[in-house]
Amino acid sequence: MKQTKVWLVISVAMCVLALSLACSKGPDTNKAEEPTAAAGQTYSGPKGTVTGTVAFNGTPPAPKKIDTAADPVCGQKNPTLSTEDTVVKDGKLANVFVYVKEGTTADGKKIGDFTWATPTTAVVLDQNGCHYKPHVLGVQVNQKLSITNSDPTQHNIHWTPTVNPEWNQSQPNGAPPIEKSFSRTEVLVPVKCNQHPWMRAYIGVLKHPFFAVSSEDGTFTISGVPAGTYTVVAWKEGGAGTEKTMQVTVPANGSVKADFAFGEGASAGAPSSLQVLPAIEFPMLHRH
Ligand SMILES: [Cu+2]
Repeated sequence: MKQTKVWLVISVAMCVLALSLACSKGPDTNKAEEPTAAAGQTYSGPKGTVTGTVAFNGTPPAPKKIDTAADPVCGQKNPTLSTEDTVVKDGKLANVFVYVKEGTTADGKKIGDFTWATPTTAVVLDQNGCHYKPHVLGVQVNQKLSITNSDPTQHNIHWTPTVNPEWNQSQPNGAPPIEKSFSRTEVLVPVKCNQHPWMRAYIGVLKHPFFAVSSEDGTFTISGVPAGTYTVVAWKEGGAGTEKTMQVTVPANGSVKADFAFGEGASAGAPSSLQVLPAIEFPMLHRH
């Protein structure tokens, strides 16, 4: 009887040890966050939209033609290759990463505490004409990023994050797509190519899907945002990046405008004007 007990204690101890070893070897290096009221919950309340335009004030720097002598294949495929750090058309700025940084839903919960489903579709980052397409992009934590090489030459993707692991891999012409993901929030991860020093991309990694990149006409739309009040950030590359922030209140089933401006004399974004359409609902009324 006593011997049985001893064996029971030993086997339980072994199980605990095995379990802890298995856990410590796991690929997930995310530290658990402080539990709160909304921790682990999925959001199911009313939603709205953040939409806006990113302007560039003053005369934008002219794109510079890139010297592709390092790889003649690039010059052949893309003879007009030029810098993409400030892409302006009719005073509107492309490639600005806009995202909901923090804030509180209409029912008083921190948006950062909710759990959001990981999309099953991969985001594609293509190397085409010896530059990255898109130049700025967003993915959710653990969402698949499919890196493709559409060029008749070799690339070497090399990202240099701060909180995610660094990664560096060659992708010869004709090689299959490489699938990667990021396990931690990071805005933004710089990407370069070891073969072609001019190549740059920036990847915003968020645990939620509330981000967008301004298109060629400067517009962006972030939909499905829980009704609530948030800090929205617009990020433009250049040096360590430039950020503009704005407070917005997203109405239930409506839309709020968040217009940003970069360039000469641009301070924070203009104060947002509330556009409620079509159902007029005020989030505070839903507080119970
Ligand atoms: Cu390259």
